[in-house]
Amino acid sequence: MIIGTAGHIDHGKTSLVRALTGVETDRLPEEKRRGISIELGYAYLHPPGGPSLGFVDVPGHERLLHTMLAGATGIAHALLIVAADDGVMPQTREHLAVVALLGVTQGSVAITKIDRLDPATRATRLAEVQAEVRALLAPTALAQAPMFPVSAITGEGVEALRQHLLACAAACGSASPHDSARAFRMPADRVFTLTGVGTVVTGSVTSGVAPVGAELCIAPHGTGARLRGVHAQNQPASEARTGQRCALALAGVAKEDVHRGDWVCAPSIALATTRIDVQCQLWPDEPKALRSGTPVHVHLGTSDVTGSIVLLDSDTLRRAPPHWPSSCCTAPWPHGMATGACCAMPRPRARWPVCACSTPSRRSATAKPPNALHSLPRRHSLTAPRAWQPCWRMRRWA
Ligand SMILES: Nc1nc2c(ncn2[C@@H]2O[C@H](COP(=O)(O)OP(=O)(O)OP(=O)(O)O)[C@@H](O)[C@H]2O)c(=O)[nH]1
Ligand SMILES: [Mg+2]
Repeated sequence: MIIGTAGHIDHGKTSLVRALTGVETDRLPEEKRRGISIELGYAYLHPPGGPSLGFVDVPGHERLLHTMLAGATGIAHALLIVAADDGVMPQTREHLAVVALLGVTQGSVAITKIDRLDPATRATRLAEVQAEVRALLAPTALAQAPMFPVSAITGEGVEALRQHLLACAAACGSASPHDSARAFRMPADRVFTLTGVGTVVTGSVTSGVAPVGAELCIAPHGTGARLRGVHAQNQPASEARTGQRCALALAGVAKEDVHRGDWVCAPSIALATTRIDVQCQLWPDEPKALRSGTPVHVHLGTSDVTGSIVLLDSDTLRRAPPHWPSSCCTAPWPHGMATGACCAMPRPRARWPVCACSTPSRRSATAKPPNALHSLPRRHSLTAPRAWQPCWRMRRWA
């Protein structure tokens, strides 16, 4: 099971992953110097005889939300982290919105830094924070997520959380939300070379199975590659499978040919598109409506491209009522029609929590009138999965 951390800066995400796994995920010199996470961190727990846990540790800094989004793609379980002294903060809300809109329905909450609470008022403060978090979770699929008061410094509560996560992993095993039967698809989050191995691409497999020796494709560029080796959950494996974090050793492709945001996928689905259909949903916290033609960032998997929204059933998408039934929109798609669930983001003001159909393009993000679909630019900048995953988030292009 892949677990993704979420939560405000400095609330103890990295410390808790270290306490749970013994792995330090902040490795960059700049991370150590500044005392904050900048890049995605990865850690694994392999209990003897039990299911493995893979952790993706995300940065909490508000300006690194795009990195957080790349990390949150493909997680099965969200570990929301809230410091007992601070309580709910802006990126607690923002990260929760991301995981909720990505369709993550399994999660737990860690109330961290409980060693900092005054013993005299500890119970009251804990109850306060728990009530605050429960209210925040109430409209989401994580409403019933269990809460664990923990301290990464003293270790209090860490074992209970670890056992809970292992139990969740054991329970989700065969009932994985991911679909192994579909074509292989993995968004790339890191690319590097290893002596004697060659180009290695890492990511969370979102669908399908690829055995060693499989012919794959790097989309959207269309470069062919052969899978010469796999590490799944940090251990040698004979195949890469849905729901696993994998490192794929690829023959026939140079490091420079693959970037974060590309997809390693079965050749049969390596289609690129500049237009997509999505179901739109405005996050309930968002006070402003979304107008057709708004330039946005489109996040799909680990990619982030700019695009324009064209609402087809109205000119304006308004905040959804409680439980947010989705608004819908459709748009032409060069190779047929695709449908997607999409994510939205609240706050800060420079970003729009929106979803819609889009014409992603790195260079052209000009707003287009809704009646000008036929004139929208056609550039290959997104890979079009055969069946969309709920992995869209769009924000106003600042
Ligand atoms: N007393 C106490 N300090 C903690 C605890 N957890 C984390 N800290 C401290 O809080 C600071 C931030 O911890 P991190 O784990 O880096 O926080 P983070 O959420 O990963 O921060 P970003 O990744 O930058 O968002 C560090 O100085 C930690 O030592 C805890 O349980 N108790
Ligand atoms: Mg961190």
